[in-house]
Amino acid sequence: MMITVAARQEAEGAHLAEHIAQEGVEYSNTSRNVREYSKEVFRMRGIGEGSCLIVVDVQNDFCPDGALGVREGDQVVPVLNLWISEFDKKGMPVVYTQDWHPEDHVSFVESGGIWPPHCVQDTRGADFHPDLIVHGEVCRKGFVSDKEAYSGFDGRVAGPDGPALDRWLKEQEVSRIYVGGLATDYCVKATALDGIRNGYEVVVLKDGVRAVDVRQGDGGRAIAEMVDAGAVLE
Ligand code: VGL
Ligand code: ZN
Repeated sequence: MMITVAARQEAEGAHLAEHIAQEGVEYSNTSRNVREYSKEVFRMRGIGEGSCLIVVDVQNDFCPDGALGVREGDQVVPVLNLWISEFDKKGMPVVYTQDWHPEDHVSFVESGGIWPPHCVQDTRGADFHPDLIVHGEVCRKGFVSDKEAYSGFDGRVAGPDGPALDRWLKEQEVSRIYVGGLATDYCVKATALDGIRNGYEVVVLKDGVRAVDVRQGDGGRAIAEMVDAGAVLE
């Protein structure tokens, strides 16, 4: 049987539209072509071209026995490992942020900050969780004594003289960042909000984050703030 290009496009359009309908997105049969449907499906289902996974601060000190232990912090590891493997398979970049403080960092209680000393450079607490798959660039932040740095966008990729994260992402032609890790209400939030400010589409991996919750509900409020700012939860 002969099938015309138009007929096939129509069939594919219907097929894709069905996917879109299943995802709860309004579908208008008249106004959009197959290309648009594809993009929509791609947006919702696929890790598209131009995507980068940002794994935020999955370090020993933020895990349950660490100096600034986040409840269930280690539980992000298996979730993020799946995402890391997926990005790896597709040849798409993964960046690991690493809180990397000098001993007298301004965020530490002794220096007038609010945190116990944590993620001190070259200590076990600053290492990534031993089960985390680390395959990509590292973006260290918070290594200047008198500068607070929650956001990955305050860090530098591949060494202290490397590019800032925003420049690096733009060099890689990244337009969408997937963000997971620790902690929801501090570095994940700061990174996601900076991502939006810097023009990226931001997807927050809701099963791959955990909160410090200094005040009960901080994690939930942080998620709401990111969504209000335009982040998508996945
Ligand atoms: C973080 C507190 C202090 C974080 C870092 O990674 O969320 N929180 N430094
Ligand atoms: Zn810190």
